[in-house]
Amino acid sequence: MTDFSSTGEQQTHSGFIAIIGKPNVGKSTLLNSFLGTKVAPTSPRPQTTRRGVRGIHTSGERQIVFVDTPGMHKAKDALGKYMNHEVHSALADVDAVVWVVDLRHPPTDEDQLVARQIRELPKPVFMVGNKTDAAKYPDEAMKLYRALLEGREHDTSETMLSAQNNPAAVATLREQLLDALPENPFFFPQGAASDQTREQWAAEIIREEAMKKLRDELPYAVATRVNSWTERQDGLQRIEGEIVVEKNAHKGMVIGAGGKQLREIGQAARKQLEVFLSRKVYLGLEVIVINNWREDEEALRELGYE
Ligand SMILES: Nc1nc2c(ncn2[C@@H]2O[C@H](COP(=O)(O)OP(=O)(O)OP(=O)(O)O)[C@@H](O)[C@H]2O)c(=O)[nH]1
Ligand SMILES: [Mg+2]
Repeated sequence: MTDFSSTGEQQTHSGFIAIIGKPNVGKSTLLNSFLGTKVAPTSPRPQTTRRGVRGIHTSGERQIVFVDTPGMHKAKDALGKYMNHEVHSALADVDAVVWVVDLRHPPTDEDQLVARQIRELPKPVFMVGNKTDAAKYPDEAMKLYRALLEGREHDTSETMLSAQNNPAAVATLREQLLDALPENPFFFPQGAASDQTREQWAAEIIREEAMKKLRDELPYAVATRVNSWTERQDGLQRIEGEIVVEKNAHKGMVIGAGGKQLREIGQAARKQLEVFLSRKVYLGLEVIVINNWREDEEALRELGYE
């Protein structure tokens, strides 16, 4: 284990905390709020998160390593199996769990699936009823979610908030999580925000914009990667990325008439990259086909899903 502790005098506290829940409940939004920056992609489409991205928050002698996880769901393809595997390995490895639920609606089968995984888990569980800003009956909904953990014998606490519009409540919860950390050396350097390379991070931003703009099955059939990133002398960041689709027929659907849709995806992604990098960005995007990549173990590895 690498020891990044600052002083060596005061004991440091550090640990891994997984953010879990069914798709689309706001896990990645909550992670970004915890960190005050954008580490993970978010979108109105379920199954946006595919990899267990780590986001790091350091405060004095305490460090939380958050593990954002894909929404737990019934997997239909090799990509889906990989995503659920990411959730299960996170549950096995972490010190505590944040379970996010959507208070706009009562629990579904998918929430039950999640609850079954954590009911017996001998680690602290922090239930988060999210989207209070848009929920009509938050207390009633929370009661139904709480009931899914009935009989649980280990530490469980709960809070209701809006991951999107409620920074004070998010900060209070983060403080509770800091208080729950075991004694450990730091796992990451103090200034680190994430375990991703800048290329992986940018590829996720591009995928987020592609998922927001594409329709029907297409959002789930695209992957993205960044193959080159150079900095010009005047500070301009030159980033070359690829949008990968799984059949030839999809290529034109992503590019759109006269290249309009690809241009829009590129512009939206470039804007986000510029905001978070505080630099001018040139973003070149190409659409390529890797046949049936979602079912192809080797292609999945090549695209970073391993
Ligand atoms: N109204 C409201 N919407 C929210 C809130 N938090 C997240 N959302 C929205 O919910 C949608 C899903 O958010 P994500 O953070 O991507 O959800 P997720 O749980 O990470 O989803 P997956 O990665 O697909 O499992 C997005 O459109 C968010 O803007 C909230 O507090 N209030
Ligand atoms: Mg997510």
